[in-house]
Amino acid sequence: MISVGQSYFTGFLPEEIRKDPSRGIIASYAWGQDYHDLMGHALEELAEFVQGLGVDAKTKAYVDTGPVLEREVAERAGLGFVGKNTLLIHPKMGSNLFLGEILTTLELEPSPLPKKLSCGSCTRCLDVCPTHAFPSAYVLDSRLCISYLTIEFRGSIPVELRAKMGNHIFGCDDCQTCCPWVNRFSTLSRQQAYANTLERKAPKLDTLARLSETEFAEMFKGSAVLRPKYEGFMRNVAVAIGNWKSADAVIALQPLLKHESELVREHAEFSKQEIGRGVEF
Ligand code: B12
Ligand code: SF4
Ligand code: SF4
Repeated sequence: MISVGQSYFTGFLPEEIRKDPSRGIIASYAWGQDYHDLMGHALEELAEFVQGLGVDAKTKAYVDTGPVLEREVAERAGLGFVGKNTLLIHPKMGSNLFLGEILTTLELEPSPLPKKLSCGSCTRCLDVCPTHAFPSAYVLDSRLCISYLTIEFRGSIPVELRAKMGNHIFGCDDCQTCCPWVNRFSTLSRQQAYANTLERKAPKLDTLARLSETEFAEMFKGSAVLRPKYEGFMRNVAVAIGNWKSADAVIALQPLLKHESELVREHAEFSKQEIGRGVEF
């Protein structure tokens, strides 16, 4: 097995943007072109090269697409170590990297393992997680993770988690942006296709609330943001507006209160009540 990491780090969002409740924050892995395509193509090319190295060498490339324990494989291949936030941390690049693999029948010498590194006594990610999704170091309760709730989970988000989701509308980077390894060692990706404009990385919530299904598909074309589909994404926007808590938020919420989807309407109604509790008009 050949384990490959590709950086998607194109810079941090400034703190004042990340903390701006009128904006919805999109996790950095989904700012640009979908990695399944971009890294997938690069791996296919590498797989072809590997095939050429041996007679009858067979290959199969994966990036987040099959039942491969990608972090464990990467750690065993010497790419880095798994941190307390459960992510693979490369000692010179941080954790903002996608993992992919090439399975091959070609006989290869294993890479020498680098010095074993670790988190040491740091617990920042465990302390920072808004939903307390780590019952202990190296263990994540996915049901509480904002990444799961905003991307993979279909249906009504548990009400007790909604306020904790803040302005995250797609994925979450909090347990990485706080990480000293990420802060010290993240190196910029050579793939410009992973970068994007501010309005795409942290769009204004009032603009998002007015998106039609066609406009949503157009705005996020070719990116991983399409995964929760229109309904799931607008549900997330409704939750984030509820956490904005201002008179502007009440105005922004209007299109979602009469949205075609019952799921979106339910979240918008809940957010309306939440805003009402926090704002004096
Ligand atoms: C399911 C999944 C999620 C779930 C659960 C994540 C998790 N930490 O478990 C959710 C939706 C929450 C998620 C979120 C994210 N994900 Co994700 N996700 C996956 C996916 C598809 C499968 C992981 C999985 O469940 N594997 C199966 C389980 C069995 O494996 P495992 O958890 O590694 O467990 C092994 C060991 O840890 C150990 N083990 C685990 N538990 C226990 C318990 C005991 C008792 C013992 C003895 C051993 C043990 O044994 C297991 C077998 O080897 C992988 C892709 C892949 N195929 O690996 C991406 C992947 C892990 N995700 C990725 C990313 C980028 C993210 C996010 C950063 C996205 C975002 N910004 O929102 C967040 C990060 C959240 C976080 N802190 O982990 C990247 C991580 C890259 C990296 N540098 O590590 C991956 C590798 C995708 C990729 N190809 O790049 N993800
Ligand atoms: S991605 Fe966010 S919600 Fe999920 S474990 Fe990390 S900090 Fe917590
Ligand atoms: S924040 Fe600290 S504990 Fe968490 S992964 Fe980074 S070094 Fe490890």
